[in-house]
Amino acid sequence: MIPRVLTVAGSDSGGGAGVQADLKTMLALGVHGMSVITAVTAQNSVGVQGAWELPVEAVRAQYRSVVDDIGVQAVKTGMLASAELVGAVAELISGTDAPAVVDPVGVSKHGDSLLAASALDTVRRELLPVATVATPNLDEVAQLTGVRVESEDDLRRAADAVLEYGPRWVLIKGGHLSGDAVDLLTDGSAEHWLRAPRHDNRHTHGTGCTLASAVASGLAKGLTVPEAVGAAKEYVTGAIAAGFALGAGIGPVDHGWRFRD
Ligand code: PXL
Repeated sequence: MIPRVLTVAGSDSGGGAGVQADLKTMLALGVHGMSVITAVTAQNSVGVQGAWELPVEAVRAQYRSVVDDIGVQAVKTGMLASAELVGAVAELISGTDAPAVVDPVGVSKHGDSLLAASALDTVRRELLPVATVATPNLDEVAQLTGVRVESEDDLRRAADAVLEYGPRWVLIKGGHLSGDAVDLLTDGSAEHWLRAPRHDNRHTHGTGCTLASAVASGLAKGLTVPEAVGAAKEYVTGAIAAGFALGAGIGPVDHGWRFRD
């Protein structure tokens, strides 16, 4: 049977990030994508014009509908908006026998908040502990741990600080540094450095969602965490290289880049 992957995330009406990016990534990587929508954003290439979270019962009901009938081989989380939703999703994941990729989304590409400040502690204490892999960027590392990464030399310290909260693995995404896009994957003993050339392309909306969904897709297919992250890095690097202009602002990465001639 085709591997089944569930994203628990917010909707991006512009189609570049959030649930839409997740489902496109899953299609491109050959798994069956499913979604639990946590919040709806009115969003385009220039920013987020509005955001509305769903009631916690609506999130729980979507999750149970999917997991209890269809089943999942991996779960990915993205925008969770509030402390209440973070806590409910952490509880749902802890009762599910599948690996979980937690993208601890804090703000959008344009700096709009996608997580209440009051939810940070629930992310640290309830969500990170149930993660198979957590995938913070450097802003999220600073928000969650206080560690400020200024160069590649700081990535190991950032990883250790996140691992303190209990995820099995952490992937620190160093893409916001200058130079090559360097990420560090570690479980506290094994260390994998992932390096890709920086593409001179500002159309990078959806990068984080795409990477985390690609990791979840790999895990659902039975890859190990280092194999899934390596394949995901390759996929997202190609998607960034092929990112294209849309609207007046920042365009999306190209989820379908491998299908183009
Ligand atoms: O990239 C994080 C993210 C997650 N979820 C939604 C988003 C974004 C960024 O724009 O819109 C819904």
